[in-house]
Amino acid sequence: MSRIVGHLDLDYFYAQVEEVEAPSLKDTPIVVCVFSGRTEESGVVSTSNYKAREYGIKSGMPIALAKRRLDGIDAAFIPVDHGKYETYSSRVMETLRSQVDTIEQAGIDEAFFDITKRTRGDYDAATTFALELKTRIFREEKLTCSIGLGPNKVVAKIASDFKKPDGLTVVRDETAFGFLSPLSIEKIYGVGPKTARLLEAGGIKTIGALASTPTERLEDLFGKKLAVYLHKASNSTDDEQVVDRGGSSQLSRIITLKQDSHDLDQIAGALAPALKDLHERLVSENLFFRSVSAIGILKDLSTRTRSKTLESPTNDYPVLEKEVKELFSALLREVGDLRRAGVRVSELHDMANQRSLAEFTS
Ligand code: DGT
Ligand code: CA
Ligand code: CA
Repeated sequence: MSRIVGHLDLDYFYAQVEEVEAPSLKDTPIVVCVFSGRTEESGVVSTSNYKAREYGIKSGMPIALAKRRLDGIDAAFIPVDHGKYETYSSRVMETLRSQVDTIEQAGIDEAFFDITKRTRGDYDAATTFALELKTRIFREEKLTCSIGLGPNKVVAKIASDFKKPDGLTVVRDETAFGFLSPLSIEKIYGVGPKTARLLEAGGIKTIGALASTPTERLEDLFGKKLAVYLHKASNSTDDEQVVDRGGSSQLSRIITLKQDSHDLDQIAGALAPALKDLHERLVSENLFFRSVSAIGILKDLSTRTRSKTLESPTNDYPVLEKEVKELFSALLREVGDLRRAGVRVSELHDMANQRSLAEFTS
Protein backbone atom coordinates (compact mmCIF):
# COMPACT_ATOMS: atom_id res chain seq x y z
CA MET A 1 0.00 0.00 0.00
CA SER A 2 1.44 3.40 -0.98
CA ARG A 3 1.75 6.02 1.71
CA ILE A 4 -0.49 9.09 1.64
CA VAL A 5 1.01 12.08 3.38
CA GLY A 6 -0.57 15.52 3.69
CA HIS A 7 0.64 18.98 4.56
CA LEU A 8 -1.77 21.65 5.75
CA ASP A 9 -0.86 25.35 5.90
CA LEU A 10 -3.26 28.06 7.01
CA ASP A 11 -3.52 30.96 4.55
CA TYR A 12 -2.05 34.38 5.49
CA PHE A 13 -2.47 33.14 9.02
CA TYR A 14 -2.08 36.07 11.45
CA ALA A 15 -3.80 38.46 9.05
CA GLN A 16 -6.63 36.00 8.42
CA VAL A 17 -7.25 35.67 12.15
CA GLU A 18 -7.51 39.46 12.31
CA GLU A 19 -10.05 39.33 9.45
CA VAL A 20 -12.09 36.70 11.25
CA GLU A 21 -12.15 38.85 14.36
CA ALA A 22 -13.05 42.01 12.45
CA PRO A 23 -15.00 40.93 9.34
CA SER A 24 -15.43 44.56 8.27
CA LEU A 25 -11.71 44.52 7.37
CA LYS A 26 -12.18 41.76 4.80
CA ASP A 27 -11.61 43.97 1.75
CA THR A 28 -9.04 46.22 3.43
CA PRO A 29 -5.28 45.66 3.19
CA ILE A 30 -4.23 44.28 6.59
CA VAL A 31 -0.64 44.47 7.77
CA VAL A 32 0.21 42.60 10.97
CA CYS A 33 3.13 44.40 12.58
CA VAL A 34 5.83 43.60 15.10
CA PHE A 35 6.27 47.12 16.46
CA SER A 36 9.65 47.50 18.11
CA GLY A 37 8.34 50.52 19.98
CA ARG A 38 11.02 53.09 19.24
CA THR A 39 8.90 55.09 16.85
CA GLU A 40 5.45 54.54 15.39
CA GLU A 41 7.06 53.16 12.25
CA SER A 42 9.90 51.04 13.60
CA GLY A 43 9.58 47.29 13.36
CA VAL A 44 8.83 44.68 10.72
CA VAL A 45 5.81 43.25 8.96
CA SER A 46 4.88 39.82 10.32
CA THR A 47 2.44 39.04 7.52
CA SER A 48 -0.32 40.63 5.46
CA ASN A 49 -3.55 39.59 3.79
CA TYR A 50 -3.73 39.06 0.03
CA LYS A 51 -5.24 42.50 -0.52
CA ALA A 52 -2.10 44.06 1.01
CA ARG A 53 0.14 41.69 -0.96
CA GLU A 54 -1.21 43.30 -4.13
CA TYR A 55 0.75 46.37 -3.03
CA GLY A 56 3.94 44.36 -2.57
CA ILE A 57 3.67 44.00 1.20
CA LYS A 58 5.72 41.02 2.44
CA SER A 59 6.70 39.30 5.71
CA GLY A 60 9.89 40.71 7.16
CA MET A 61 9.66 44.08 5.38
CA PRO A 62 10.15 47.26 7.45
CA ILE A 63 6.84 48.75 8.59
CA ALA A 64 7.98 52.13 7.29
CA LEU A 65 8.31 50.70 3.77
CA ALA A 66 4.87 49.05 4.00
CA LYS A 67 3.40 52.40 5.06
CA ARG A 68 4.97 54.11 2.05
CA ARG A 69 3.63 51.47 -0.32
CA LEU A 70 0.15 51.87 1.16
CA ASP A 71 0.34 55.65 1.28
CA GLY A 72 -3.09 57.17 0.69
CA ILE A 73 -4.81 53.79 0.90
CA ASP A 74 -7.21 52.83 3.66
CA ALA A 75 -5.20 50.04 5.30
CA ALA A 76 -5.16 48.46 8.77
CA PHE A 77 -1.84 48.19 10.63
CA ILE A 78 -2.46 45.80 13.51
CA PRO A 79 0.01 44.79 16.25
CA VAL A 80 0.78 41.04 16.54
CA ASP A 81 -1.03 39.14 19.29
CA HIS A 82 0.60 35.72 19.64
CA GLY A 83 -1.79 34.54 22.37
CA LYS A 84 -4.67 35.00 19.98
CA TYR A 85 -3.02 33.14 17.07
CA GLU A 86 -1.99 30.30 19.42
CA THR A 87 -5.62 29.90 20.42
CA TYR A 88 -6.76 29.45 16.83
CA SER A 89 -3.74 27.31 16.00
CA SER A 90 -4.25 24.86 18.86
CA ARG A 91 -7.93 24.40 18.00
CA VAL A 92 -7.11 23.67 14.34
CA MET A 93 -4.32 21.27 15.37
CA GLU A 94 -6.64 19.43 17.77
CA THR A 95 -9.23 19.04 15.03
CA LEU A 96 -6.57 17.71 12.68
CA ARG A 97 -5.16 15.40 15.35
CA SER A 98 -8.59 13.85 15.88
CA GLN A 99 -8.95 13.04 12.16
CA VAL A 100 -5.62 11.59 11.02
CA ASP A 101 -3.41 8.55 11.71
CA THR A 102 -0.46 10.73 12.78
CA ILE A 103 0.19 14.45 12.91
CA GLU A 104 3.49 16.30 13.01
CA GLN A 105 3.06 19.98 13.77
CA ALA A 106 5.73 21.90 11.88
CA GLY A 107 4.92 25.47 12.85
CA ILE A 108 2.17 27.62 14.32
CA ASP A 109 0.09 27.35 11.14
CA GLU A 110 1.21 24.12 9.52
CA ALA A 111 1.41 20.39 10.02
CA PHE A 112 2.22 17.18 8.19
CA PHE A 113 -0.19 14.29 8.58
CA ASP A 114 -0.32 10.65 7.56
CA ILE A 115 -3.67 9.23 6.38
CA THR A 116 -2.48 5.99 4.82
CA LYS A 117 -4.46 3.75 7.18
CA ARG A 118 -7.49 5.97 7.29
CA THR A 119 -7.81 6.01 3.50
CA ARG A 120 -6.33 2.53 2.90
CA GLY A 121 -3.88 4.23 0.55
CA ASP A 122 -6.66 5.37 -1.79
CA TYR A 123 -6.16 8.84 -3.31
CA ASP A 124 -9.87 9.35 -4.05
CA ALA A 125 -10.69 8.76 -0.40
CA ALA A 126 -7.80 11.05 0.56
CA THR A 127 -9.12 13.83 -1.69
CA THR A 128 -12.57 13.59 -0.13
CA PHE A 129 -10.97 13.58 3.31
CA ALA A 130 -8.98 16.75 2.56
CA LEU A 131 -12.03 18.59 1.18
CA GLU A 132 -14.06 17.65 4.25
CA LEU A 133 -11.21 18.76 6.51
CA LYS A 134 -11.07 22.15 4.79
CA THR A 135 -14.84 22.53 5.12
CA ARG A 136 -14.73 21.59 8.78
CA ILE A 137 -11.93 24.02 9.64
CA PHE A 138 -13.80 26.75 7.79
CA ARG A 139 -17.05 25.95 9.56
CA GLU A 140 -15.43 25.87 13.00
CA GLU A 141 -12.92 28.72 12.68
CA LYS A 142 -13.85 30.65 9.51
CA LEU A 143 -10.26 30.06 8.38
CA THR A 144 -9.14 28.87 4.97
CA CYS A 145 -6.10 26.68 4.51
CA SER A 146 -4.22 25.05 1.68
CA ILE A 147 -3.54 21.32 1.62
CA GLY A 148 -1.14 19.20 -0.37
CA LEU A 149 -1.38 15.41 -0.65
CA GLY A 150 1.36 13.18 -1.93
CA PRO A 151 3.36 9.97 -1.43
CA ASN A 152 5.84 11.63 0.97
CA LYS A 153 6.53 14.74 3.04
CA VAL A 154 8.61 16.51 0.39
CA VAL A 155 5.84 16.28 -2.21
CA ALA A 156 3.05 17.11 0.29
CA LYS A 157 4.83 20.26 1.47
CA ILE A 158 5.45 21.54 -2.05
CA ALA A 159 1.88 20.66 -3.04
CA SER A 160 0.32 22.68 -0.18
CA ASP A 161 2.16 25.73 -1.47
CA PHE A 162 1.25 25.05 -5.11
CA LYS A 163 -2.20 26.59 -5.07
CA LYS A 164 -2.94 29.25 -2.47
CA PRO A 165 -5.12 30.50 -0.85
CA ASP A 166 -7.83 27.88 -0.19
CA GLY A 167 -6.12 25.33 -2.41
CA LEU A 168 -6.01 21.56 -2.60
CA THR A 169 -3.30 19.94 -4.69
CA VAL A 170 -3.25 16.17 -5.00
CA VAL A 171 -0.12 14.57 -6.40
CA ARG A 172 -0.52 10.85 -6.89
CA ASP A 173 2.42 8.50 -6.52
CA GLU A 174 2.70 7.86 -10.26
CA THR A 175 2.74 11.57 -11.18
CA ALA A 176 4.98 12.78 -8.33
CA PHE A 177 8.26 12.58 -10.23
CA GLY A 178 6.85 14.59 -13.14
CA PHE A 179 5.33 17.11 -10.72
CA LEU A 180 8.67 17.75 -9.02
CA SER A 181 10.99 17.73 -12.06
CA PRO A 182 10.48 21.24 -13.47
CA LEU A 183 10.39 22.96 -10.06
CA SER A 184 13.24 24.94 -8.57
CA ILE A 185 15.48 23.09 -6.09
CA GLU A 186 14.65 25.76 -3.50
CA LYS A 187 11.16 24.31 -3.23
CA ILE A 188 12.57 21.27 -1.41
CA TYR A 189 11.95 21.40 2.32
CA GLY A 190 15.37 21.86 3.94
CA VAL A 191 17.15 23.37 0.94
CA GLY A 192 18.16 26.80 2.15
CA PRO A 193 19.83 29.59 0.16
CA LYS A 194 23.32 28.20 0.89
CA THR A 195 22.61 24.70 -0.41
CA ALA A 196 20.73 26.18 -3.37
CA ARG A 197 23.68 28.40 -4.33
CA LEU A 198 26.09 25.46 -4.25
CA LEU A 199 23.79 23.37 -6.43
CA GLU A 200 23.20 26.19 -8.89
CA ALA A 201 26.94 26.79 -9.16
CA GLY A 202 27.14 23.17 -10.30
CA GLY A 203 24.48 23.81 -12.94
CA ILE A 204 21.72 22.08 -10.96
CA LYS A 205 18.68 24.35 -10.96
CA THR A 206 15.65 22.10 -11.13
CA ILE A 207 14.58 19.18 -9.00
CA GLY A 208 14.72 17.04 -12.16
CA ALA A 209 18.39 17.93 -12.68
CA LEU A 210 19.04 17.13 -9.02
CA ALA A 211 17.34 13.75 -9.41
CA SER A 212 19.75 12.68 -12.13
CA THR A 213 22.87 13.92 -10.36
CA PRO A 214 25.02 11.00 -9.16
CA THR A 215 24.92 10.71 -5.35
CA GLU A 216 28.73 10.59 -5.19
CA ARG A 217 28.82 14.11 -6.59
CA LEU A 218 26.27 15.31 -4.02
CA GLU A 219 28.25 13.57 -1.28
CA ASP A 220 31.39 15.48 -2.22
CA LEU A 221 29.46 18.72 -1.95
CA PHE A 222 27.31 18.13 1.12
CA GLY A 223 28.37 14.98 2.95
CA LYS A 224 26.52 11.69 3.13
CA LYS A 225 23.42 12.62 5.11
CA LEU A 226 22.26 15.61 3.07
CA ALA A 227 23.28 13.91 -0.19
CA VAL A 228 21.05 10.93 0.55
CA TYR A 229 18.16 13.21 1.49
CA LEU A 230 18.52 15.32 -1.68
CA HIS A 231 18.67 12.23 -3.83
CA LYS A 232 15.56 10.71 -2.31
CA ALA A 233 13.67 14.01 -2.14
CA SER A 234 14.25 14.81 -5.81
CA ASN A 235 13.39 11.30 -6.95
CA SER A 236 10.17 11.37 -4.92
CA THR A 237 11.42 8.48 -2.79
CA ASP A 238 11.75 10.48 0.43
CA ASP A 239 10.84 8.07 3.23
CA GLU A 240 10.93 10.38 6.23
CA GLN A 241 8.07 9.45 8.56
CA VAL A 242 5.42 11.74 9.96
CA VAL A 243 6.33 11.76 13.66
CA ASP A 244 4.15 13.07 16.41
CA ARG A 245 6.64 14.95 18.55
CA GLY A 246 4.90 14.17 21.80
CA GLY A 247 1.75 16.12 21.23
CA SER A 248 1.34 19.84 21.13
CA SER A 249 3.35 22.02 23.44
CA GLN A 250 0.07 23.28 24.80
CA LEU A 251 -3.43 22.09 25.47
CA SER A 252 -6.64 24.05 25.47
CA ARG A 253 -10.36 23.71 25.94
CA ILE A 254 -13.01 26.19 24.91
CA ILE A 255 -16.72 26.11 25.68
CA THR A 256 -19.67 28.19 24.52
CA LEU A 257 -21.66 29.65 27.41
CA LYS A 258 -25.39 28.91 27.54
CA GLN A 259 -25.90 32.66 27.60
CA ASP A 260 -23.44 35.52 27.35
CA SER A 261 -22.11 36.29 30.80
CA HIS A 262 -19.98 38.61 32.86
CA ASP A 263 -20.39 36.65 36.09
CA LEU A 264 -17.15 35.07 37.32
CA ASP A 265 -18.76 32.21 39.26
CA GLN A 266 -21.12 31.40 36.42
CA ILE A 267 -18.27 31.31 33.91
CA ALA A 268 -16.02 29.26 36.21
CA GLY A 269 -18.87 26.82 36.84
CA ALA A 270 -19.59 26.39 33.14
CA LEU A 271 -15.92 25.87 32.42
CA ALA A 272 -15.34 23.31 35.22
CA PRO A 273 -16.05 20.13 33.19
CA ALA A 274 -13.72 21.29 30.40
CA LEU A 275 -11.08 22.16 32.98
CA LYS A 276 -11.37 18.70 34.56
CA ASP A 277 -11.10 17.10 31.15
CA LEU A 278 -7.98 19.12 30.40
CA HIS A 279 -6.51 18.14 33.76
CA GLU A 280 -7.19 14.46 33.10
CA ARG A 281 -5.34 14.71 29.83
CA LEU A 282 -2.35 16.27 31.61
CA VAL A 283 -2.31 13.52 34.22
CA SER A 284 -2.69 10.72 31.69
CA GLU A 285 0.22 12.05 29.66
CA ASN A 286 2.36 12.83 32.70
CA LEU A 287 2.53 16.49 31.78
CA PHE A 288 3.07 19.46 34.09
CA PHE A 289 2.33 23.00 32.91
CA ARG A 290 4.07 26.21 33.74
CA SER A 291 1.89 28.76 31.91
CA VAL A 292 -1.84 29.11 32.05
CA SER A 293 -4.16 31.40 30.10
CA ALA A 294 -7.77 32.44 30.37
CA ILE A 295 -9.39 32.90 26.98
CA GLY A 296 -12.48 35.01 26.52
CA ILE A 297 -14.39 35.30 23.28
CA LEU A 298 -16.64 38.33 23.24
CA LYS A 299 -19.98 38.99 21.58
CA ASP A 300 -18.27 40.46 18.51
CA LEU A 301 -16.30 37.16 18.35
CA SER A 302 -12.99 38.88 19.11
CA THR A 303 -10.63 36.99 21.44
CA ARG A 304 -8.94 38.31 24.58
CA THR A 305 -6.40 36.38 26.61
CA ARG A 306 -4.79 36.80 30.03
CA SER A 307 -1.79 34.64 30.90
CA LYS A 308 0.41 33.83 33.87
CA THR A 309 3.67 31.95 34.19
CA LEU A 310 4.11 30.04 37.45
CA GLU A 311 7.31 29.76 39.51
CA SER A 312 7.56 26.06 38.72
CA PRO A 313 5.62 23.49 36.65
CA THR A 314 2.67 21.75 38.29
CA ASN A 315 -0.30 19.55 37.47
CA ASP A 316 -2.18 20.24 40.67
CA TYR A 317 -5.90 20.67 39.98
CA PRO A 318 -6.64 23.18 42.80
CA VAL A 319 -3.75 25.34 41.56
CA LEU A 320 -5.08 25.20 38.01
CA GLU A 321 -8.60 26.06 39.19
CA LYS A 322 -7.40 28.98 41.33
CA GLU A 323 -5.16 30.47 38.62
CA VAL A 324 -7.87 30.21 35.99
CA LYS A 325 -10.35 31.95 38.25
CA GLU A 326 -7.91 34.77 39.00
CA LEU A 327 -7.12 35.25 35.33
CA PHE A 328 -10.80 35.40 34.44
CA SER A 329 -11.39 37.86 37.24
CA ALA A 330 -8.69 40.12 35.75
CA LEU A 331 -9.98 39.59 32.21
CA LEU A 332 -13.56 40.47 33.18
CA ARG A 333 -12.40 43.79 34.58
CA GLU A 334 -11.32 44.73 31.05
CA VAL A 335 -14.05 43.36 28.84
CA GLY A 336 -17.80 43.05 28.61
CA ASP A 337 -19.86 39.86 28.42
CA LEU A 338 -18.22 36.66 27.25
CA ARG A 339 -19.82 34.41 24.67
CA ARG A 340 -17.24 31.63 24.93
CA ALA A 341 -14.66 30.89 27.58
CA GLY A 342 -11.57 28.76 27.49
CA VAL A 343 -8.37 27.82 29.16
CA ARG A 344 -4.96 26.99 27.80
CA VAL A 345 -1.95 25.46 29.52
CA SER A 346 1.45 25.72 27.90
CA GLU A 347 5.16 25.28 28.57
CA LEU A 348 4.37 21.62 29.16
CA HIS A 349 6.98 19.47 30.86
CA ASP A 350 7.11 15.73 30.40
CA MET A 351 7.45 14.51 33.97
CA ALA A 352 7.89 10.85 33.00
CA ASN A 353 11.32 11.69 31.63
CA GLN A 354 12.22 14.09 34.40
CA ARG A 355 11.35 11.60 37.08
CA SER A 356 13.70 9.01 35.68
CA LEU A 357 16.39 11.66 35.45
CA ALA A 358 15.84 12.59 39.11
CA GLU A 359 16.00 8.90 40.13
CA PHE A 360 19.18 8.51 38.19
CA THR A 361 20.93 11.45 39.79
CA SER A 362 19.84 10.69 43.38
P1 DGT B 1 0.65 32.15 3.33
O1 DGT B 1 0.87 30.84 4.00
O2 DGT B 1 1.63 32.43 2.24
O3 DGT B 1 -0.76 32.37 2.87
O4 DGT B 1 0.93 33.32 4.42
P2 DGT B 1 1.30 33.20 5.95
O5 DGT B 1 1.20 34.57 6.52
O6 DGT B 1 0.45 32.17 6.63
O7 DGT B 1 2.82 32.77 5.90
P3 DGT B 1 3.59 31.58 6.62
O8 DGT B 1 2.82 30.31 6.55
O9 DGT B 1 4.95 31.55 6.01
O10 DGT B 1 3.75 32.05 8.11
C1 DGT B 1 2.80 31.81 9.13
C2 DGT B 1 2.76 32.99 10.11
O11 DGT B 1 4.06 33.19 10.68
C3 DGT B 1 2.41 34.31 9.46
O12 DGT B 1 1.01 34.50 9.37
C4 DGT B 1 3.09 35.31 10.35
C5 DGT B 1 4.32 34.59 10.83
N1 DGT B 1 5.49 34.99 10.01
C6 DGT B 1 5.88 34.49 8.81
N2 DGT B 1 6.98 35.09 8.34
C7 DGT B 1 7.33 36.01 9.28
C8 DGT B 1 8.39 36.98 9.37
O13 DGT B 1 9.24 37.12 8.49
N3 DGT B 1 8.43 37.75 10.51
C9 DGT B 1 7.49 37.62 11.51
N4 DGT B 1 7.58 38.40 12.59
N5 DGT B 1 6.48 36.74 11.45
C10 DGT B 1 6.39 35.95 10.34
CA1 CA C 1 0.57 29.97 6.10
CA1 CA D 1 3.40 28.22 7.38
